[in-house]
Amino acid sequence: MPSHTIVTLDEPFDRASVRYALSWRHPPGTLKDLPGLRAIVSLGAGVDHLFADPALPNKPIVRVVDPDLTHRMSEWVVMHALVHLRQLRRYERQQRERRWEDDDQQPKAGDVEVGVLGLGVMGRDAAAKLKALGFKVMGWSLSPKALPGIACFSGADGLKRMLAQTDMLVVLLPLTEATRGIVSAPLIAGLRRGGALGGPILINAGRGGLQVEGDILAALDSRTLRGASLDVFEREPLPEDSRLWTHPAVYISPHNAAISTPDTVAAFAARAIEAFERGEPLAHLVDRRRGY
Ligand code: NDP
Ligand code: OXD
Repeated sequence: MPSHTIVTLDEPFDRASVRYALSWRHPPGTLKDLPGLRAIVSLGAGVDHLFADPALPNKPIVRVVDPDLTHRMSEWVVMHALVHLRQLRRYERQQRERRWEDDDQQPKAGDVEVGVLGLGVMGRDAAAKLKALGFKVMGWSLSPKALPGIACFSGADGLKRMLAQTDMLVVLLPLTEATRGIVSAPLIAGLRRGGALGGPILINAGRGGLQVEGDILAALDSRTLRGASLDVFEREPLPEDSRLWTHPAVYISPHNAAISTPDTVAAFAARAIEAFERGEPLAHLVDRRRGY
């Protein structure tokens, strides 16, 4: 096996000798003038951070796809689906107040229609796990799909039809020109009213740029939305003065639904590069035209 040297941007290195760039939110412009560059590896599953660099070299882009990352995301999605289904916040409050109160208004998973925006690596896994718990699951993607036990939709009309049946919306889309700001007032207004949970729930772990936080807050205030679990935000870290922090119907996590651990990502990048150097094609290539 030939030896490789690994350098970081903050140390001196010979730009002509660089063959692969591994990036998570590199400072714009830092990947240009690398004449021997063969490919760029995104250290996250999302690649919007790369396209934020106007001087990004026109080289193949590989993104991390790893079962560890996928399983963590599904854990987070399933956890929040159950938190809303089983009214965790209500029972936490009752516990604090030492109140033993119950009623018969516990809907079951089978009464709840979950719509998943994005049926890629993450969306498909989360959808299958929600299905296994008994939720009714639908999904929306760019290209039409057929997945066992999951009602699949695509296109603008498909989105409208899916939203009209959705009690719980799980957002696992990439941030692209086509998806920026998609979770806004018109989309929220298209969700099913009432339903088993008394109103729709939003669960977003895709990207903060997909959502319009002012619209989400307004919908929560007017009870158009019954609750929200958000892992990603328009600005990160979420500013201290954001009302989302204290809204009683909101759960917040600090963009860690699925953390790419250094071990996982380094092993993935090493395998991808070694395979490419052996002459195999690059896997998990990003489509620059679509932006994901
Ligand atoms: P994939 O690329 O595998 O899947 C993306 C899905 O979105 C595909 O089903 C795709 O459709 C669909 N899609 C893309 N654009 C559109 C559109 N305009 N209209 C309808 N559907 C669209 O991505 P992953 O599942 O691996 O990851 C999804 C996102 O999750 C990442 O981009 C990243 O932003 C986020 N993420 C967040 C993490 C966190 O910790 N919060 C961790 C990891 C990822 P099609 O199938 O037809 O291509
Ligand atoms: C990712 C992320 O895209 O952690 O991998 O957000």
